[in-house]
Amino acid sequence: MKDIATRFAGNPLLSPGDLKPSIDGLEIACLLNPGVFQFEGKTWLLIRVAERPKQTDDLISFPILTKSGGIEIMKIPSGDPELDASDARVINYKGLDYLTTLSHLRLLCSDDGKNFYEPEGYPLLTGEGILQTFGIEDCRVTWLEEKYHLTFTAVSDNGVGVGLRTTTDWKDFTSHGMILPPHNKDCAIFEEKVNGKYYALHRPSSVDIGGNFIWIASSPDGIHWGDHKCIIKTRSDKWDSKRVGAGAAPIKTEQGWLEIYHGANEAHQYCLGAFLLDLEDPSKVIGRTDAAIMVPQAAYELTGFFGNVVFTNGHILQPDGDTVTIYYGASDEFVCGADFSLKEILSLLKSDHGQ
Ligand code: MAN
Repeated sequence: MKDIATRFAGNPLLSPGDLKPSIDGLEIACLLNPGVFQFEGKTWLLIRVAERPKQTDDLISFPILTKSGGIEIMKIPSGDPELDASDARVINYKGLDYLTTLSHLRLLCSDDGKNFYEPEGYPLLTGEGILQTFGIEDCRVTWLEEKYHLTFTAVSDNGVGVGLRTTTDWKDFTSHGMILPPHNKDCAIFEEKVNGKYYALHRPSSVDIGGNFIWIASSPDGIHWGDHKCIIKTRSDKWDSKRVGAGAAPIKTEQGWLEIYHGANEAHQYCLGAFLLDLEDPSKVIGRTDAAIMVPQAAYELTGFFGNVVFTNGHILQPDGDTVTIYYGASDEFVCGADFSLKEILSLLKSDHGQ
């Protein structure tokens, strides 16, 4: 597979030990999958911080948010026959699924896009209410009509859905609740309206018939979504055979809306690819890369909390109009950066993309 990413020499940019846990008694297991935006002349990351208590040999323990906003620690004996802990990210206990870590979102900023620090005076974004008790994850940040729109994965024992909050100053936030119900994630709202309508990519999962495919929806107000269409499916013989999901909002080019997406295969290897949507009718796919454009290969992408993963949900188009800097989660443990050439991605799109 051809990998056309130029990784930052300073990768990983951020590792779990670089930040302080949000609560005494927890440790940071992973930093991953940041939303990215520009604000007050700086580059900002809205990083997913995944925490849990220090693990011991005989117990698996993880935090859950209570309805009142406190924390409760679940403890399960690791040898319990009713426990399936074969995936580092989720466990199944007595027939119910839980996450092994609790995620919140944290703001970091940078003057050069490479050295990030936590600015003072900004809140942590944590799960709120009964639809976010297992945390909030993987936020896409869209600048639209003078407001930042934050679409994130909201997890609880009710299921996995998409939450929306908006802000103008990153200090006060308005919550719009769950905009796409379970099972759904990887939602990115377009940064402008098309023919008077808002558009968003999203990824419902259908367990029995169907699969983990990318869909597009439109909306009259950016909150209520309809006219859902399935646009990108998994491809059985390729790197994206098991699941696909949108990255951040698509980049508007002369040829169409360019979307960088992730795809995983049966072995849970997560790579990146791209597809192109018609400018006037974004539900029409006009191109897709055949091979992945980024494949886990650096040591920090191959080994970590959940190895063999590159996953992005945030990028910046640089002022030269060609360099796309993506920020990405590597091995579900580190935050990294890489540059792509927009022209090069466009040159790899095929109209006969066989889905
Ligand atoms: C899922 C999500 C992501 C994660 C990848 C790889 O798609 O949970 O947050 O990065 O899996 O593990």
